[in-house]
Amino acid sequence: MLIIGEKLNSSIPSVRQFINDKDTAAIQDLALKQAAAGAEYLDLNTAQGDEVPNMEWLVRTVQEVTDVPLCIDSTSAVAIKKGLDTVQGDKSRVLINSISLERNRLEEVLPLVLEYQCSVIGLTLDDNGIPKTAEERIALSERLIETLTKNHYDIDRLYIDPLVLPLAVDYLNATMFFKCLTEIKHLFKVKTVSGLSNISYNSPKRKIVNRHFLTLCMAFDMDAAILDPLDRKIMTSVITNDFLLGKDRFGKKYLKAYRSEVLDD
Ligand code: THG
Repeated sequence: MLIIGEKLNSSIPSVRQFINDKDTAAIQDLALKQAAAGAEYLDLNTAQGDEVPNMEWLVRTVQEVTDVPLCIDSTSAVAIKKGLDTVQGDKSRVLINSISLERNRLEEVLPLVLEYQCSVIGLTLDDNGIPKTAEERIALSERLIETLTKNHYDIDRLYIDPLVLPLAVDYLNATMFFKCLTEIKHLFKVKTVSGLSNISYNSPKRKIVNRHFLTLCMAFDMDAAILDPLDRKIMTSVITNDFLLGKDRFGKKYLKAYRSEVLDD
């Protein structure tokens, strides 16, 4: 499964402080540590604060030390554009997080996705909010895929995020999510992704719920996750699940993780 490192996010108080202080060393350390831990993309989010200039600074600061592709995480097309403008090298390596069927978002972000032919995360969300049922989310996925296809976008580059809502709000929210993962892949043959941790909001011992939810999502063939790669327990789950699910030929990655003492039992 593809790992998107979540740590460079201004909603984490310590990281928000690093961004506000323009603490280059602290940000670069988090970028390098996540890359070393196996992050294949680094999510960058500057929503808390002066978003546009902070995004520019963050992209520049991270790219000074690593070539790991970036996942530009913003609801603002202006911030996404600033991120893309700042990225050095091949801009089509950027994963745009995210587009949706909200009218403004679609009108403003779609041209950026098309201009740079970036990969993109599509949220199952429109101007009426997040639909309650799996059926409605699947219908939104279909509309988004139709829109992208009509614009000659290669939907192999699309990751649908069916959006996790807390189990504490409805005990069936995880099962509904699994249904979305299964149906979206079956019907449209596109990839899926999740930020996972919303599932445990307002539940005790959140890390237990997050980790087991991740395992179940992987069993339902989710392709990518936004998670904390510095959390050894969750990384142990990812590596072990890939091994169990036949995605780690000869257990090469599992054994490598064992040898480098990453695995945590
Ligand atoms: N979907 C998409 N994008 C997203 C989300 C999603 N971006 C934001 C968010 N959800 C995913 N990112 C984070 C980033 C940080 C945390 C949670 C989600 C977080 N981190 C704590 C920390 O690092 O201190 C705790 C981590 C832990 O140890 O559990 O809370 O759903 N498309």
